[in-house]
Amino acid sequence: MSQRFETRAIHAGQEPEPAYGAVCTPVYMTSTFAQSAPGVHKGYDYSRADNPTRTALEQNLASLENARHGICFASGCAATAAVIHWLGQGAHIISMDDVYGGTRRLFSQVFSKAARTFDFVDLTDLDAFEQHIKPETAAVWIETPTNPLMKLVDIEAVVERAKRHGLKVIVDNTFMSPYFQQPLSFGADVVVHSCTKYLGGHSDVVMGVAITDDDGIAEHLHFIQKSVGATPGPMDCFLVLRGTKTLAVRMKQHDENGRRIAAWLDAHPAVERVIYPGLESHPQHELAKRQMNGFGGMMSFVVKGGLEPATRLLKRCKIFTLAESLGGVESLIEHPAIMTHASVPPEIRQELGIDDGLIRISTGIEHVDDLIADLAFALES
Ligand code: P1T
Repeated sequence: MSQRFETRAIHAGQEPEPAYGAVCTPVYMTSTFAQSAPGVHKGYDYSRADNPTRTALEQNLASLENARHGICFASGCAATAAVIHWLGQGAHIISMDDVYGGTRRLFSQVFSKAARTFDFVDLTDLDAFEQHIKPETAAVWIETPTNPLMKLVDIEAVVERAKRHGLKVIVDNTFMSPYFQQPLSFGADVVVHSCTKYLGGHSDVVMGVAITDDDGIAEHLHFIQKSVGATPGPMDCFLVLRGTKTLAVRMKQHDENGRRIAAWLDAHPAVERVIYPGLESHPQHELAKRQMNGFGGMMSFVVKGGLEPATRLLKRCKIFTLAESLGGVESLIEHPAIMTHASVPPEIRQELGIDDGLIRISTGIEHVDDLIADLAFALES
């Protein structure tokens, strides 16, 4: 019988270790492996190519997305880069317009100099998406919900149109984690995560993963992983393995706290608007309910008055730490225009709506009343 998510999160990829029966996968802190004769070994020869702690994690993460292959990288950006490498020279990629600032920088400032071209398109408009397809278009890059504007892309609808044109579909599933959204079930080819966020869950590791059920794509990505060498170390793999064991319970709490805080902010007189897929005011609330099993802990909101009150609020928070990143047990708050999305050119930020009053929060799993009290104090004028 197939196991449920919570069970797989704890057991997939992890058998008691054969030598002493250790229940937790050991940290195989070694760069190389002894061979009994040239080319004869126990399945591992060098840790860039493979390491047993990494294998356990890769199997675990693949299982959470109901896939057969997980390929881990040294960061979410390195996982993204590996996917773009795989798409090959000359590839044109249609990317969601609102994506993590580092993803946009990688596309428009690194890979655009390496024989790839990109169009950043609002994929909530399916007709606009199809108008950008050219003969050399190879793939569509979706991030949903987007960072930081929490826009949703209808994965199934994009997949349906993309497949008509023979395009691959890649989904950055970082904000929802596989607990709340499983893009491969809607027909996407590859899922990418920054494991730095919910999968690790404790803000103590930087890592990425690309997950696919397609043997051919997996083979390419494994080849790139080994050849480029942006691989995570065994200690980092151990930390993310420990993180995924509690992913389900953490996500439930992030979601519960997220809903409460979004509703509270929405009613606050100093707040202009709250962007959270769980609010009925979110323009894609119906899609959120259909595509996701929860709304999660990420939201953005605009404070009345712009930069000055936004800065004051950010400085007054005590429990919410003013920091980049997201998805950890501790609540974080940040200013996208100055922090995570500073590398997006100002005119594009303005076009997208990443303005000076915009604040993004990653709701942690502290007691929600303490979090609300912290925001109430910070929002007092
Ligand atoms: O930081 P790294 O592990 O390389 O992951 C990059 C990345 C990819 N995709 C999404 C949706 C992300 O949010 C990120 C990283 N984001 C932040 C650091 C942030 O604060 O938004």
